[in-house]
Amino acid sequence: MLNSYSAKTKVDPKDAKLSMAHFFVAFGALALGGLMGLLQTLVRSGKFELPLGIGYYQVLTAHGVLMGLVLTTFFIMGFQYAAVSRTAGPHSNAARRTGWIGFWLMTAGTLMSGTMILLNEASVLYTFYAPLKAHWIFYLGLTFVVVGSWVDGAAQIMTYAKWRKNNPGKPSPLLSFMAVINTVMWIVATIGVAATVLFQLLPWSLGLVDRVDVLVSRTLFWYFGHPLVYFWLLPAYMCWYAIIPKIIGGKIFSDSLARLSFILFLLFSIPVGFHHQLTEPGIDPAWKFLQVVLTFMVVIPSLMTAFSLFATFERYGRSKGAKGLFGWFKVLPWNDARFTVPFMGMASFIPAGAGGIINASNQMDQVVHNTIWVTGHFHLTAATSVVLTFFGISYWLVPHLTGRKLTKAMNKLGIIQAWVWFIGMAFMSGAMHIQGLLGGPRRSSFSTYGDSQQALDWIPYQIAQAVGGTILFLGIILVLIIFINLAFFAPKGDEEFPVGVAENLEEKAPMVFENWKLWLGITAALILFAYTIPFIDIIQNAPPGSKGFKTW
Ligand code: HAS
Ligand code: CU
Repeated sequence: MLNSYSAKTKVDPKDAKLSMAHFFVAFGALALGGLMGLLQTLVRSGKFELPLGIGYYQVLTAHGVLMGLVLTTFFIMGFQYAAVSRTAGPHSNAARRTGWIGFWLMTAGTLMSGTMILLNEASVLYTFYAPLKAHWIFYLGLTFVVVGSWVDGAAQIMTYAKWRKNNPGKPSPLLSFMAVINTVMWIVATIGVAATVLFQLLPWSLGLVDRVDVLVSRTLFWYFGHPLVYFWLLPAYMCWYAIIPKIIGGKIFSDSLARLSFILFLLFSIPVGFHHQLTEPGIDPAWKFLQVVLTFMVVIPSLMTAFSLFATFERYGRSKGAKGLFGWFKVLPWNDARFTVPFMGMASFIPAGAGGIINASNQMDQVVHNTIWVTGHFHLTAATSVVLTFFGISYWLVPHLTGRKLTKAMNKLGIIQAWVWFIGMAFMSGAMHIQGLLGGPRRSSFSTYGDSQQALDWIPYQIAQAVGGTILFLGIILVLIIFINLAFFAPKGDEEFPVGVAENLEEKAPMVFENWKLWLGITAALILFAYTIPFIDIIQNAPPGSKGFKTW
């Protein structure tokens, strides 16, 4: 009895090994990427210069690629792989082998691209916009990462499909369903970036073609770039919807609402890339307008998420006798890092999401586009809401996978870490938002632009960013200490993988939610609707194309 119970509540040790392999790469990227981030804020303050001829843009590229692409992709794949194993049962040998192949492909690609950045052959930033031209090995490495992630994701889909086959007519376990939605969204989205890398950037960097169509490549990039940010967000939502209720001792407000919000993300994440190209010439404003409308559609599942979380907290609070509008706040388990750390991520997502809605509003985007406000926006969304949630997940998942315990001391250090992060980010991201409103550009090394008054006014904010960056670096050291402790040194034991239960168990999720033909069909239709005509227009009216530039 005990055995079958623990088999159902523990991730299979063979699966745990693959998840942990992902986490080692992810936390390695965090260590290196964090150091690069610190250097950047110091350079931009004007008080420090990089030694040994290292370039600002080289460091900026390393930071963006390591944090935005490597840390996230590896953490997410490791987490989702474990979540599927925990809720849909251990992966088969075939699925596990697939997972390992994906993992090694991604790792090889990371090493290829990373080496080129460190050799200063690819200082093209994490968006690698043409006509900046990197070494071909950089683009080939990115191809390996993307293809590897497809193979890695296939392992999750295989195990989900096996569960469905063995349990006909039943809704799949919530966490598995969510992981598969995110993987499917990722696969549909990465087709865009794969297309520009394989058909445009690789041949061009190899010298097979001379010129590149810049607008086509940027459009394909942003077809991928917006769903990319939801690929980061949805694992955090998996924790908020399905794990946090269990940790606090409450219930999931509604299983069906959670599934519906994930389906809405699949439908509306992709046909919205133009909101990153609102100032770009060569795209008809009518199509920009349409994609902005669709962007506001994709805000809805986040509002549903906020509603559902407040409902979970409120109903839990009432069950503990809390009274009044905010009485629930006091009874939440504030001493539990597994709750408090992700909660700080949630709280940050309220201003972070509001900033996103500002960006999406065409007229307001004209004020903030290409200013460091945007950098402030994604350090609140990705680098606070998402990353703090990932830290919170790792505090129970790493010991769960390594057969250890989250000790009282590490739990406390986790909460301190989150406060350090929160305070550092308040300085850094806050100053970035204000400096952006004052016109300070993003992606620019220290400059006073001939000592113009406007640029001199930015300096105090740049110093505030360096202060914040330094505090954040301290936060990175703390989280690395906790990670290493939980992976290697914490006492042996059983740490729970918490999985929430829905409040109303009679309410079975409608089976239409698992009708992939339907959802993929609507997804494809929306993409074709939003992109076909403007894309034809972009190609038909294309300028001659650009030669490559190496500005560093
Ligand atoms: Fe964004 C630019 C629009 C969300 C990341 N975004 C970026 C870039 C990144 C990024 C990396 O429309 C820069 C790309 C580059 O390098 O150029 N963003 C949005 C919109 C949303 C949004 C509409 N972004 C994100 C998320 C990201 C992310 C999430 C990463 C994870 N973003 C834009 C636009 C641009 C942009 C334009 C281009 C700007 C330009 O000019 O270049 C929405 O999805 C946001 C919806 C969110 C909400 C908040 C819901 C709140 C919840 C928390 C509840 C809290 C509770 C706790 C219950 C509506 C769910 C209670 C707490 C208490 C204390 C009481
Ligand atoms: Cu976007």
